[in-house]
Amino acid sequence: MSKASVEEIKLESNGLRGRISEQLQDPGLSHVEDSENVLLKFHGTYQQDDRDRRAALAKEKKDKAWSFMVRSKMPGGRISARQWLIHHELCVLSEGSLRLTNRQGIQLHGVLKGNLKSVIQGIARSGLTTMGACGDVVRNTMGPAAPIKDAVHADAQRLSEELSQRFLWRSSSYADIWLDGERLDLDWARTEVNPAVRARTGAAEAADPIYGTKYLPRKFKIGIAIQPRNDVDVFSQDLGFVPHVVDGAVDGYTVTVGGGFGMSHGQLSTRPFLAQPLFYVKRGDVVDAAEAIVTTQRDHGNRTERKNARLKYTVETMGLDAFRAEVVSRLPAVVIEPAQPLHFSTVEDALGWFEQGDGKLFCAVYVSMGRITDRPGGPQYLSAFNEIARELDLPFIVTPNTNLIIADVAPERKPAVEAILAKHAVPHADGMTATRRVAHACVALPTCGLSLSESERALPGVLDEIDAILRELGLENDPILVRMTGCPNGCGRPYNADFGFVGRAPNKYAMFVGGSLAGDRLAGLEQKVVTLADIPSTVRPYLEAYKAERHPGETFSGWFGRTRQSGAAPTPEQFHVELAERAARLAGQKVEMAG
Ligand code: SRM
Ligand code: SF4
Repeated sequence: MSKASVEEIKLESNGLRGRISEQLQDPGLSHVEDSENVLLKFHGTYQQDDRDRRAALAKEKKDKAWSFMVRSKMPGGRISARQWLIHHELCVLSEGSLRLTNRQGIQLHGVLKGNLKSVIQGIARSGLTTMGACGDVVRNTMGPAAPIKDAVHADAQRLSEELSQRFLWRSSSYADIWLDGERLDLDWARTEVNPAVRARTGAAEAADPIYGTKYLPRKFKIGIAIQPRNDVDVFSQDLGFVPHVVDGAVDGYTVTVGGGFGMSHGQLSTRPFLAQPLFYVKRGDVVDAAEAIVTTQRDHGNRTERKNARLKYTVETMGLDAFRAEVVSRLPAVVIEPAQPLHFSTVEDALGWFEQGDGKLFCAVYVSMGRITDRPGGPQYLSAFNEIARELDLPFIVTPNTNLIIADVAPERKPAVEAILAKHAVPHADGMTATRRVAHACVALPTCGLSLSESERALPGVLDEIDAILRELGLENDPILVRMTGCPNGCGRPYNADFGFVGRAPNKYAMFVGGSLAGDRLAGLEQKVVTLADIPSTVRPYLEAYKAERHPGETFSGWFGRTRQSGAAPTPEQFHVELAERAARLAGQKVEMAG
């Protein structure tokens, strides 16, 4: 679909309605049209087909096996026991598992067209929403996962909810299509979303106060990180916030802009960017500052080329100073100060049991690749969390590393939690290598329509082999950040990892090396093609060199930065496999991609 046509579809959608209702209700349609699929994303769902069956069905000249992915959105990953149980029950209308996402949401896959309304309605009535989980709007706001009961964590969570509420789109089409016109009553947005126009099905929609009629040029992501733990990967976000504390209370936030990881292999105009500090604002002005940045992107973002439409390109095109001046001009009454220095040490989740600071405990449970399912002979995640929610009524938090926190555990209930986890063979992370604890892979096959190779289904096996090497070298306690994605869109956030494997074709990955555990450095393309089977042996020499050359206490990231990098940011060419090859061929040169 051409980029201009997405703009037209939004403009002519009558408040994101299009013909969604008609097409969902038409039993003669196996799937919705492309234009309705564009609009459905704003409602939190994507049309997909089962890629495992695609070739066989095509051979038999049959239609694709169509279904929908539905994404729930919850600021800072917070979900109550009741809401979890509702998601669990909705599994029967999907392929049967829940997928925690690395933006602290939850996805159901394999929802058939005829069940889509029931699933979205079920989620919306639980007090969460799918509204704006996808589409050209502000997505789920990420926040620090740990439920520490101090002023700074409380404020960061409150801010994630305030931002989510400010940037919800306002059309009544969500209520009309999914809720039969009912009021939307979210846990974190208790006010009516659209009182004036609600339930006027089909009525022409007033322009949205923030998004207008064209919405944003592209998706927009916000995250809040508390130093020194960068669990939300703040430098990968379009817009980031980092609190600064004065006299025990949050005084204000440093604002970062222009992060984002999506790129297309071979398209030199696309590449990953780390966010840059923009300015510092007092706490009371933070949400208005966010709106000024979002509306600057709305008005200045590229609406003719979707591949260059993210905020990172707007900032690059305008220049950071001009971008800042434009934002500041939209905040006449706000005092803007210089950004404060930021220091992060890790993107990891703290796994295991911890005190919350209010007499209660929380337990961060490792979930392999975020997939909540009952594995034959392995962890029964689905049953375990269902039982904890049902029997103990404890809230959960989805972490940015797709693990699950069980929160608010009174100390006397810890044994009951432990017993349920043990009964369902859910392992503690203690015995795992530090590398496995932090590794992540995006979803990819069989549901993702954009994947070029396996990711979620492949990484655990690769980690088994890397684990063996780590143990052999005595590096099992050294966190080395390994991330994998099935295509260059970067959902698994591979471009700031120590090792990022980016799918190019079935079984083939580009290997990026040299990001950092703190998420504040981009990796460079180190090897154009590594086959899946060769990943462990390709990684081994780096681990051996690290072991031999590291200084006492030095992380892999620290060692790589000290010994292998010039300190210069990678050039656009260093991200692109095909283009560099082609350019070299034209110039008759042998290409060297190590960088
Ligand atoms: Fe993503 C598209 C899955 C986080 C960059 N992403 C997709 C789609 C919807 C494929 C599609 O468009 O048809 C994937 C659905 C797969 C499936 O079957 O479930 C998908 N992205 C995911 C998730 C589930 C991966 C995960 O392992 O958890 C994450 C959902 C988060 C959420 O709850 O909202 C997810 N995606 C990310 C991230 C990481 C982040 O946001 O922190 C990125 C990189 C950061 C960024 O946005 O720059 C990311 N996803 C993309 C892109 C590239 C965007 C770009 O600027 O070029 C696409 C493709 C697109 O938008 O055109 C994409
Ligand atoms: Fe799909 Fe690519 Fe995102 Fe993986 S990185 S989920 S393959 S779009």
